[in-house]
Amino acid sequence: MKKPILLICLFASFLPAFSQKKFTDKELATVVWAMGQMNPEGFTLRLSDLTQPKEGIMVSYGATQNSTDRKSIPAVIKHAKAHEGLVGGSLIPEDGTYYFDSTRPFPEDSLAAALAFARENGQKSVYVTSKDIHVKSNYEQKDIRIIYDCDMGSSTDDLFALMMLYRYMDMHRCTLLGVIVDRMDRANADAVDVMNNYYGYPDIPIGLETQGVEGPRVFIPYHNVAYARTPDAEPMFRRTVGDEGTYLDGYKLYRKLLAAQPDKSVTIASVGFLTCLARLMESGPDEYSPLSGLDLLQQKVKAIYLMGGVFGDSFEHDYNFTAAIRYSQVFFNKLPKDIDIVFSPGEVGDPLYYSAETIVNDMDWTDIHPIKWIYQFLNEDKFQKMWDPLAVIQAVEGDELFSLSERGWVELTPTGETLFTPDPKGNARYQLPGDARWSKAMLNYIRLMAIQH
Ligand SMILES: [Ca+2]
Repeated sequence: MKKPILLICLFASFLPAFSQKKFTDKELATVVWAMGQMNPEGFTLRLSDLTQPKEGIMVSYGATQNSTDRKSIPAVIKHAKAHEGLVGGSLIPEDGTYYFDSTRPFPEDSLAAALAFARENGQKSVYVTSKDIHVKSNYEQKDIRIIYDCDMGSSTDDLFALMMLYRYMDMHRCTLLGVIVDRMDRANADAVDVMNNYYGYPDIPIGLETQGVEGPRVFIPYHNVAYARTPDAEPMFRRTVGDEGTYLDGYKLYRKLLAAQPDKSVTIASVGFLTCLARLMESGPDEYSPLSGLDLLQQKVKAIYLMGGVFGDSFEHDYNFTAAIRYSQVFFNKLPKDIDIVFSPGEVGDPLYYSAETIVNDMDWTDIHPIKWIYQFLNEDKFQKMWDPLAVIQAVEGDELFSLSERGWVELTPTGETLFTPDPKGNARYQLPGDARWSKAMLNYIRLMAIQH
């Protein structure tokens, strides 16, 4: 504890001069070094007035990236003075080294630009100041082709997960091949049509379940969002399919999309019922493919990320699986053993509470937004737990952000319990709940996508 006190004294010696004095480079170097000592987790400092910015996406310049000791700080300060006048420090956990950098700030609604700059400068992540999170710049632009299968029309986490996918598309991190709506009623597919248009992807195909769960539970009845009108009675949101258009049956769209893709190239993020997947598995050859649905799945799909499952000591029935138990059992019994499956159990998303008030505040950048409309015009004030985005985030970003179980096999009992049998050769893993800090960071990540535009 001796060190911080000493350094605070050292700092205090600068204080009276803050407003008037122009600091010498030597003084600045002392302060930057002290900041590094006092902020083991990182800092950003404005050299002009020695304050720390409260917002902004901070990206380090490649030019100063190997500055790890006191001797290297003057060069960092020189570079910062010639650029934005910001110096950052951060500990890189992989090698336990503390780095000082000249830093470029981006507005917090410019994540894509910040990440592009990070990649150009060889930086693995950017720091979002107001949210206190690091976002990976995802060096390798992986060719991830996703089909998103959701029970749109009840909880809004399906909408937020879809929003994440558009944001990932903006960042060239994945290709959304299509959206399957496994909750019957075309209004739910129309809601996806609205989202596609709102986020600038009006041509992403949408499929709709026709023989799924009858009268499923509804948490927030937002299915009419597609038909919202302005005070002048004009449609509030643009649509591609419109009232006259039709949607392919969900399993048919699966067949059409899978048939057109290279082998073992498709990732499915399934965050609703398993009805469309089960009907795909039971389907025979058709105009899209001479293969059976099961063969198509086996040939084209490499991984499925599935929201649901209850593991560990508690044996409970998973609602999504139980509501369509016959279909769910078809899915679990027929799933090819070489398709990787990762479960995102409800308990992992449970602590990620996104309040109605925060949602509306995060979307203060626009007056018109489908999700904002739900909270404002339906007078909806329920908290929404962010379950579904966790399946999508792992599907796109990989395992690194998550703690996962060992490998094993999962079977579904006739009453909807998921039983896990450990086996290193198994195809299944499940996400483990994170601590409070992890949950907060994940929620902030989702919120960042909500504000970014
Ligand atoms: Ca869902």
